[in-house]
Amino acid sequence: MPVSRPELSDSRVIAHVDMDCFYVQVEQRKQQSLRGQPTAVVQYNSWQGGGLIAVSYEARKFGVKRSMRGDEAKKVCPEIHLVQVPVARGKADLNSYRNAGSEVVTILSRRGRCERASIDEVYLDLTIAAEAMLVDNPPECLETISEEVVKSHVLGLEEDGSNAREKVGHWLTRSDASRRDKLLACGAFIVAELRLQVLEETEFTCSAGIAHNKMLAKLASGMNKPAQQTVVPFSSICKLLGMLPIKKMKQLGGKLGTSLQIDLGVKTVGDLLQFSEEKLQEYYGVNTGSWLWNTARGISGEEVKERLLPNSHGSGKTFPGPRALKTVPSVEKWLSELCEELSERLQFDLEQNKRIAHTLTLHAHAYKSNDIDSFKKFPSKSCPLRYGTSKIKEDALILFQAGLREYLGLYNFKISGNQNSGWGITGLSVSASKIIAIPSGTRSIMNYFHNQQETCPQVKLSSEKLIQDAPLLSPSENCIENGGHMTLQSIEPWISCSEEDEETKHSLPLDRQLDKEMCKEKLPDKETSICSSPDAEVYRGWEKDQTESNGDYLTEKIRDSLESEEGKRKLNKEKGMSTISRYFQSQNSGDLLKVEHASTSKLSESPSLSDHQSEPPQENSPARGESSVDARLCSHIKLKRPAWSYDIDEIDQDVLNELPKQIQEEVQAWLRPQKRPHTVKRDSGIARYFLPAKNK
Ligand code: DCP
Repeated sequence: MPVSRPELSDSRVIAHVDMDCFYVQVEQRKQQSLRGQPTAVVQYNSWQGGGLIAVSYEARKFGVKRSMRGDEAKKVCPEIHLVQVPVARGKADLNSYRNAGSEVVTILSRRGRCERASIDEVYLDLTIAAEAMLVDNPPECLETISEEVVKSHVLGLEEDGSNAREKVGHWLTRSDASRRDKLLACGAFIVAELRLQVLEETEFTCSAGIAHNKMLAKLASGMNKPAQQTVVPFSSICKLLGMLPIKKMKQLGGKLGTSLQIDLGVKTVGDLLQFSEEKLQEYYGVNTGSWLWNTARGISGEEVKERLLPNSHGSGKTFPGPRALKTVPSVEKWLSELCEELSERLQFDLEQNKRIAHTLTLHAHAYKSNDIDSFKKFPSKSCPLRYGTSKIKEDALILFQAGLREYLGLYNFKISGNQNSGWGITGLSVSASKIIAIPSGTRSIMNYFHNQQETCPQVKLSSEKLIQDAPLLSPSENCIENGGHMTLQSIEPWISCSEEDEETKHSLPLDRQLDKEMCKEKLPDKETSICSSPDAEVYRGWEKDQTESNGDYLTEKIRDSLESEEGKRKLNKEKGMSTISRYFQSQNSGDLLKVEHASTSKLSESPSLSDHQSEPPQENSPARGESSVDARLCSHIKLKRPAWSYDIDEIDQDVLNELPKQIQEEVQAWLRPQKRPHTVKRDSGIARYFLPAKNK
C-alpha cells in the first residue's frame, strides 16, 4: 500500500528521464542502417512473428503498437524491420540493453543525485545544481538559449504553434518569476544539457519531466516524446491532476484505483480533492488515506535515492499456450537456465561492484485445469540467497516445489508427483534482491572474528577450509548451509512469500508484465511473515543447526566444498579479490562460531518440534488458524532462542562503534535475540527492530 511522505521542500528540482523506444535505439546503434527506419524489437518466440516489445517512433506513425505480433505489424507497416532480441540459453539476453542503460546513468549522474529506477529510467535530484545556477548564472542573464531548452514544454503555457518557443523562452528567463519557477527553469537548462550529452556520447535520445517531486516528474516525462522535455510549474499541478484519469497515476493502476472508481465514483486524480483526509483514511486506512489526499494535491516527499546500480537482478521466461511446462523435470530444466543467468549476473555484480544479494525469490504463473479453485495464483516464494550456481538452482527448485505444493494443495501435490495432473506453468522467473554493497570497513569486523577464532582453534580450521566454498551471506544463512544439500523440509521454515518493491519488478523488462502480476501475490498483511524479519533468519539458522545435531555438519560441509567443482572455480576467481575474500572469510569465521556455539550449547535441551505444536497459542505466538508452518516455526523459535550463546558483554563496544553503520546494525541484529528472548510477533513490523530492546 502506498505510504504518504510529507513534501520535503516546495522547491526541489526533480527530473525523471526516460529513454525513447529504448531497445530499438540500442539495436539501431548496433545496425546503423536501421536509423530513421520503422523498426521493432521482437521477443524470442517466432510464433506469428514474435511479440513486439519495443517500437520505433517511425513505426508508431503507421499504427504499429507494442501489443502486436510481428506478422500483424508487417500488415500495417510492410517496410518495418523486425529485430529479434538477442538470445542466450534459449531465452532473451538483455545484457546489451542493461549495459546501454548503465552508459546513460553514468552521464546523467554528473549533475546531481541519481536513482536508476529501471533499465531505461532515471530520477535525478537537481536541486543543488539548480540553486547554484540561480546564483552563478541565472537564466534571466543568459545572452543565448539553446534550441534544446526552448523546445521544452511548460505545462500551463498556451502552446499554439507559431510562437510557442518564444513563450517558453520568455517563461524560462523571466526576472519576475517566483523562486520556485526560477529553480524549475534552471532545472530545464540542466536537463536539456544532460540530454544533449547523452545523445552525443551514446547516440540515444531520451525524454524528461522536470518538476518539484518524483511523482510529477514521472507523469511529465511521458507527455512529450520522443526527445523532448516537459516542465511542471507549481501553478499547473491542479489542472494536470484534474485531467489525469485515476488509473494513470502510479500505484493507482490496480485494485486501489478500481475501488476509488467504483466505491467513491472518482474518475480523475483531481476528483479526490472533494474528500477530506479523514474520509479517505476512513475508507483506506491512515497511510493510504493520507497518501491519496496528498496525491490529489500533487504532494509527494519521496526522495531520490542515490542508486546507480539496479537494486535487484532477475531472469524470467514465459511459456504461453501449448508451451506451458507441465512436469517438475521440465520446470527444473528451465529453472536451471534461469538460475545460471542469475548466478552469472550476481557474480559479475560481486566482482565489479562488490555487492551481494540477500534474497532469492521465485515467481511463477500457473494454471490448473478442471479446478473450481482456478482463480488461485501461484504463490511467490523467497529464501535467503546462497551464492553458487548449483545452490541457487537447488534452492529455486525447492521454492518452486513449495509454491506448487501450496498452489495444488498438499493432497494433489502428493498424488501428482512428477506427473502432469492438470497443472501448467506459463511463466517462471527467479530474482535476487536486497542487494547491498560490501561495507568498506570490513577489516574491523574481521579482526573481531579473528580474535574470537584464536580462542577456538576448531572453528579456525573450519573457516579456512570453507573459504573455498561459495561466499555466504549472513550468519543465519551459513547456519542453514548443509554442504549444498537442502531438503524441502529443511528449507521450508524460511520460505516466505515474496515482498518485492516496484523497482524490483521493473528490472525484469522482458517478463515484467508477468512479474508485475506475480508480484501482486503477497500476503494479505505485509508484516505477518515472520520469515522476513532479521531475527527470524537467525532462528532459521538454529532450526537448521538442530537438524545437524550429529556433529558431522562442519566436516560434511568442508568435504562438499572441496569436492565441488564450483568451489574450485570460485577459489580461482577469488585469487584476484583479496578484499572480498577476506570479507567472506571473516563472515564465515563468525558464522561458524555460531554453529559451534549452537552445537555445543543448549540445543539438546530444546523439546522437539512436535512437543510444541501441541501447546496452546500464547500471547506472542501466532493466532489459531494461521498456517501450520508458521505456527510451528513460531513455537520452535521461542524455544530455540535462548540457545544462542553469544554473550553481549563479551563484545567490546568500542569495536562495535568503529564499524560501518551497516555492519553495526547487522551485528546488533545478531545480538538482539539474546536481549529479547520472547519478542517474536507475527504481527509486528520492521520498526520494532529499531525500538530499545526489552526484556520480557
Ligand atoms: N520492454 C519489454 N517488455 C515490455 C515493455 C517494455 O521488454 N512489455 C522493454 C523494451 C523497451 C524497454 O523495456 O524498449 C523500456 O520500456 P518503455 O515502457 O520505457 O518503452 P520504450 O522505451 O520502448 O518506449 P517509450 O519511448 O514509449 O518509453
